[in-house]
Amino acid sequence: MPFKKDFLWGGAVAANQCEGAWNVDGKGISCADICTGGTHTRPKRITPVLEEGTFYPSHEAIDFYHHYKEDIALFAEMGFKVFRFSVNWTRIFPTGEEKEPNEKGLEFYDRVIDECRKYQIEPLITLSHYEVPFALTQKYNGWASRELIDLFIRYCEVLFRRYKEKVKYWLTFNEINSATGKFGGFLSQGILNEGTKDFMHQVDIPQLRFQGLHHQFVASAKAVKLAHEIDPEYRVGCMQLFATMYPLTCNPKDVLACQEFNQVKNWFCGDIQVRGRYPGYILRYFKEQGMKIEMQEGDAETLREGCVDFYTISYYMSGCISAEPGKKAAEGNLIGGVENPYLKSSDWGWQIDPEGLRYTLNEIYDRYQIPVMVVENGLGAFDKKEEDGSIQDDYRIDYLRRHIEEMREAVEDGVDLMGYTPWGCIDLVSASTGEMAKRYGFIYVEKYDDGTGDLSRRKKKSFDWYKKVIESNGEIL
Ligand code: BGP
Repeated sequence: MPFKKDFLWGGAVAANQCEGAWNVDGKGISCADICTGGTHTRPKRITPVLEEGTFYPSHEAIDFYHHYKEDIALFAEMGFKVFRFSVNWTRIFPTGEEKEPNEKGLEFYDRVIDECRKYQIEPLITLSHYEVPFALTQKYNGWASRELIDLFIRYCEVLFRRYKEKVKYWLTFNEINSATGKFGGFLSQGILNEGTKDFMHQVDIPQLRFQGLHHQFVASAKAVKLAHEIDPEYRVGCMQLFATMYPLTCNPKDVLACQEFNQVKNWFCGDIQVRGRYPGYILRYFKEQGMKIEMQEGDAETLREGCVDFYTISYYMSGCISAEPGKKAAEGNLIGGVENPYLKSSDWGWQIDPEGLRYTLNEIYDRYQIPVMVVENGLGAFDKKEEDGSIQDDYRIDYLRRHIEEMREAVEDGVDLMGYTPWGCIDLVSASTGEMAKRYGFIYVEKYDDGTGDLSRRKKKSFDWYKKVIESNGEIL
């Protein structure tokens, strides 16, 4: 079964991981801008007071802010039908609370959107991709406070009205469910608790994260309703980090432990954004965890009325869940699980599982019966330049090929799959480690973790491979 003829082939980036120009043209400081560089073993630090002489990866990133024309032309050369990027909230409202939006910030995104449309590339805009204005962290502790709902909606309204004729697809919160775990508190919600020093060792208060999630659910639902009022053609999706987990053994205890993990980590946020209400299993979880979520009059109705039009995921790896403590932990995209003896891992220890993507897409579509899109998938790897300067990233081609094959199987299984935007279609800064060395792109960027590099771009072997994939609508892999 081939992919449908209007299948949205493309690629994905995030503002804070590629734009740079962190304080240019009126942009304010986002939470990403106070994170230092790091590595797989040395966590990136969170420094509310920026340090002289310290390297902050988001400050220049790969300078997409000044290279966007060249980069989008390269995406067009590969034949992109869609380009997923985020608008950095702090370019539009530097502190999040200005009465009027920052016109220069809007003008940058005018240019990016016009450049995409010049090549008939559909923009797919993420409204919040780990870019909470740091001023809102300082004043409200981020999404822990309900004030962020109205501030976020004001930001959304500016964009929905500005891009009415030019944009069709929107995503509210990137990996909204990352905040079901301790890494998502700061990364996704801008919650920074006293005593937090670095990304891997945050002072974590689950009550604040799950209250923050409620505020984000209400904000997401309000954004969906507002978008549909402003332009009935708008399609708004949710975005989940899908960390697929299998029971480590057929022991019913492992199966139940795995079910609970999947419910809380993988299904909970999507259930609310697609079905419009809190599921019973999470109410039991809150009770068992001693959490009480404050809800206001009208919230339940807002959630019911603000269900999303489509469901999107990031999918990189899978893991296992064991009811027994002390099993060897695996690594993964913010959520790890236990090692699966049948799978190999990436250079960063993420377990590679293409068949897991077919399994996951089936589970999702069976549950929600709305269009699904894979908006992140890819292999972070150490790319090395050959003598002739080429990058022979056959390992990345192999990873992507196997995942596309399994997406094709999922389509054959009846899944309504909208599109595919591999993550980091151009090398950019890693979210979890803050490093450039973890490269994902079809395009190599001369930028290194010591801050050096002339930012020049060059095609990897996977560039021409992906171009053929798109030309053949997924037939030639
Ligand atoms: C997801 C984020 C992306 C991207 C990706 C790869 O969590 O949505 O922003 O960063 O993971 O992860 P990393 O950059 O940590 O390798």
